[in-house]
Amino acid sequence: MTQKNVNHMLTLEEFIIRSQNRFDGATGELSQLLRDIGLAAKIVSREVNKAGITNLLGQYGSQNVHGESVKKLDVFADDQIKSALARSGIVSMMISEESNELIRLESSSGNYIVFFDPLDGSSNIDVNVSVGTIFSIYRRKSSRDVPAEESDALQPGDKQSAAGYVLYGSSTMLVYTTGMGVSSFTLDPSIGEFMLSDDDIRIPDFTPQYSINEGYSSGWPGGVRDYIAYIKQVDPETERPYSLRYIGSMVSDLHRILLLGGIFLYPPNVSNPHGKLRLMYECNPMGYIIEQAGGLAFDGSGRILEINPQSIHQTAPVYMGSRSNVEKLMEFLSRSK
Ligand code: P6P
Repeated sequence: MTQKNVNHMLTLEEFIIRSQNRFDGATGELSQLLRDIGLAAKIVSREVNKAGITNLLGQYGSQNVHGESVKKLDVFADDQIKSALARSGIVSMMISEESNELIRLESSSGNYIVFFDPLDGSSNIDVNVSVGTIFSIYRRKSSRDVPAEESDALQPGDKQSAAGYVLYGSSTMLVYTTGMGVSSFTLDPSIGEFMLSDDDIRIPDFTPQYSINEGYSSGWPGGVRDYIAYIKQVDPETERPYSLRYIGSMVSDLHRILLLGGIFLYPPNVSNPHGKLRLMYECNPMGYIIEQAGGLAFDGSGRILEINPQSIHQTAPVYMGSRSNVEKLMEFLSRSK
């Protein structure tokens, strides 16, 4: 990775203010929202990093809308982000992976709607593997004079005002885009500030690495099986076989791919015939970031960001990462149709 001339002394707040006039004009509302999410992320990071000491590990004792067991830290992170969004006064509705129904903030006639996965990959928490928060921000379509409706939230990913994630790993990083490229920030715990790490991340065009749960291969579409068989063949000229990296936390797998390149795949399988990952708060925000960094994000038949959503918790197949990697997969998918 080439060294860039980046001002590492720039904080998230300073960077947002300097960029503000490029994406939301004089209002500054989106800037405020990003800063509020950054604050919630610092609080979640503090608890994630000491979960083993503060009895925040383990099951919460309930299941979410997808029938998955909820961890204590899921609930903590969910509460922190909901509070930050409610305090902002500029969010009219929010949708969390942890809440069956959308949440209207009647007190706010805010312009924005926020989808979020408060703690993605939370099954990894108890074994100290990286997890993350994912967020996706839209401007509401209806007038601020009337309560926001579900139709305000069901917009294709191309309409996102901003999207990003926080990765709670060996360091805590916040990565976001407002449509003008991808920027990353690293939390300096000694001063409690996110400091600029990269102001224009570009995903490598090709890397011989792939990320998929091979355990579900029997249920994959034929084109995916053919592609995976192809990348396992020995051919030094095309850098095959590729190596497999799979953490089981979408944010962690895609953060690696954003920086090093490769392809992430979560195809339909027997248990998840429409894919497992959630369109509005996993596929769209991560797809927006990957595309803004120069990569591709497909659902097997078209761009993920062009899917017209029908429900707030719907899932989608996911194939995203380096342009050449994804284009090779698409060749196999189109052959098998
Ligand atoms: P599997 C975590 O539960 C998650 O939603 C994503 O973060 C991750 O990529 C995927 O599910 C892992 O799913 O079926 O491989 O365990």
